[in-house]
Amino acid sequence: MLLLAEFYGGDGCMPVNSGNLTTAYLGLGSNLGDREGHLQRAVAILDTIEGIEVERISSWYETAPVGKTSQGWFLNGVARIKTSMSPRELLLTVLAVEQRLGRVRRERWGPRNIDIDILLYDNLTINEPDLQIPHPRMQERAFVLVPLAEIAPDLILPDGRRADEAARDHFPGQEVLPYSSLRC
Ligand code: X6L
Ligand code: MG
Ligand code: MG
Repeated sequence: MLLLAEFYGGDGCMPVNSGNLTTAYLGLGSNLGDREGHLQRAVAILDTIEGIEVERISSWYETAPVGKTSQGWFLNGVARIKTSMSPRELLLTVLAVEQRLGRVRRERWGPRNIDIDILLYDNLTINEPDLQIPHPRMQERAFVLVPLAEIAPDLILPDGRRADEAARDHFPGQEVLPYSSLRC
């Protein structure tokens, strides 16, 4: 069998491998400082990274804080990417992007200028201490499901429901409002 690299003679002109790409969904959130700026920068950085292509971004949503409720409202959104990275490579990459945007981890569930979570990676399930896919609580979070349903209404979630069905559930206390950067 002739290998592609041999055929191209290793001259650096081998075409990039456009196969073996996985669709993944990332959740993005910010509730400190220039929230929209942090989200936009996160998406822009992700898209420049070799092995990640940002295909679609939801609108941003103003969302009431969940978990630790005594903190500012979040801006949340979801991105669909294509990636050649493994789940663990992708995790290291999103953590590095959080670092580049100056994320400081103070208290658990506390305010953060940027948070990037892997929600789904194909139909893969991973259960490791530091890496759980699908994101274990995504189905209970309106701030994930509403933007996810906007860009992928037909997506079948781990519980077998469509994303748009799941997003129509009732989520007591989980306000999700459309965001406009032009609001007064
Ligand atoms: C009981 C106990 C019920 C804990 C819920 C929920 C914990 C969500 C953590 C929980 C519980 C979380 C965001 C947020 C956080 C965000 C909005 C978390 C981690 N991140 N609220 N709260 N958006 N709106 O991105 O998701 S902290
Ligand atoms: Mg999160
Ligand atoms: Mg996170």
